Amino acid sequence: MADQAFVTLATNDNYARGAMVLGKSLRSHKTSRKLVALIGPHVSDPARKVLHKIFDEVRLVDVLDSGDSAHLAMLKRPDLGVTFTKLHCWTLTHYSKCVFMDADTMVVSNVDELFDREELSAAPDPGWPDCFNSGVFVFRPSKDTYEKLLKFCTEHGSFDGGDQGVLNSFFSNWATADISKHLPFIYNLSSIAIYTYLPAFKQYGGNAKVVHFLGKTKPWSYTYDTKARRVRGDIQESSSHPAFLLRWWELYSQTVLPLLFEAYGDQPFHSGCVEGENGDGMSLSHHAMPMISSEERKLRWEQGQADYMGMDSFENIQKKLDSFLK
Ligand SMILES: [Mn+2]
Repeated sequence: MADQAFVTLATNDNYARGAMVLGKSLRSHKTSRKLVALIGPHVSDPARKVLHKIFDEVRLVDVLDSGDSAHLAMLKRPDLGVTFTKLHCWTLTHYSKCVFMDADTMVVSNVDELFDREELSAAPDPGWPDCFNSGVFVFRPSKDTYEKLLKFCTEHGSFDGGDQGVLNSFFSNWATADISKHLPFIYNLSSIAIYTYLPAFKQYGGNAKVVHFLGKTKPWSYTYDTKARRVRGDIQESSSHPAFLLRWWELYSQTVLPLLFEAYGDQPFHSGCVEGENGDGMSLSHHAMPMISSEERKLRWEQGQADYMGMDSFENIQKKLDSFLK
């Protein structure tokens, strides 16, 4: 069992928080396997410190600086940067078998039985069930597979621009070759199933083992009131079932947040948590530190979802304008 591991990937501090919750969820359900976090160079030092407390191994993957075949692949296909980072999980050859889990997933029960499966086992994608969803998959680290994947990637690209497209093209017989490689949907349950097939969700959703917060709005995009134990914001049911979202925030606020406070010390950071209603009670959130990427923020602006009370408040916009006018 020491040569088997759950592996995740965090490319920034937001995804790092997701990875921390995932790690804590695996620990709380008493996994007997090792936990590995691959991180990109943009993950901050305090976040790395916390990851080290939760994971057995934290490995920095800097594709641009690796000087190996991934770097060469990256030069040919700079658009697939994050994809190459994720493919690095095949280089973890000190493990014989691994289960990759996206940082926007969370387990709600022990899932060690996944290690009984073979490469490449995964659950169907809810949008196109002949493709597997690459948020949860069983694989065997191998230098040979890694090199083949990189070569395949640079030659064929990705039909969806990400790792899921590449992996589905590479493991192209997944849909038809071996039914034991089809993981049940409860190992990668995304709430898209709630509104596309509600009766099935009601029938089987209670057996969920892994929740996947698919879609643009991630759990960490919301604010959580630790006093009222309530998630704030316009909850998009399509990207997160309210009960699972609440469970994510409870795990985060109870088990991850204390580690973050310890690691950041006096330095302010975005906790995402508030205590009590606005203006009443102490605020645990530090809005001066942006928590979402500028890309995500721009998208929300364009969708009319500006964070008027927080980082897009008039005060902050004024500050930005002042800095340009100086
Ligand atoms: Mn995901």
